[in-house]
Amino acid sequence: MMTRILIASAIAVSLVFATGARAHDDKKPVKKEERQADGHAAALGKPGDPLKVTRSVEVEMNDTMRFRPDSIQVKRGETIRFVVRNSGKVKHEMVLGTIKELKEHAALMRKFPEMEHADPNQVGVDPGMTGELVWQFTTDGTFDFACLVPGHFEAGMVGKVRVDR
Ligand SMILES: [Cu+2]
Repeated sequence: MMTRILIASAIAVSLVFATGARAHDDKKPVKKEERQADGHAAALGKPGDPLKVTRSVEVEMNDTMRFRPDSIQVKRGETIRFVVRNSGKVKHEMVLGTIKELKEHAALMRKFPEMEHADPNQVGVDPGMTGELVWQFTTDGTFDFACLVPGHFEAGMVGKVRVDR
């Protein structure tokens, strides 16, 4: 009798877990409002595992305040290694985020130009150097990237990543 109760509760527990796992795996796209609410580039994915890179994408940054290419397409779930080359004579950086976050960050950078930041959603590259940024895109939609060195964002140093399923 006791054994039967134990088995029954074990089944009940595993059912709860199974349902929980299913709910967690739910692939419904996140609503735009939710995306913007959670901030800090979390909306567009997470830092990628360098050992699980799907492919590399080369991006060039230069002193005309442009990224080349400035439009990148990825499939949802892909882990991209951005190989970011600075062919200019001043420092540039590539920061992934939503345009709202990037604007707020750019404003902060104007206030505190010396602000150091080394979040996993960005890479700063000195002139003539190449940096890398590994990112996994887990949500479909159109996201942005920008150079937030003061004045560069304002000069139009921005680009887009489109994530399709
Ligand atoms: Cu720049």
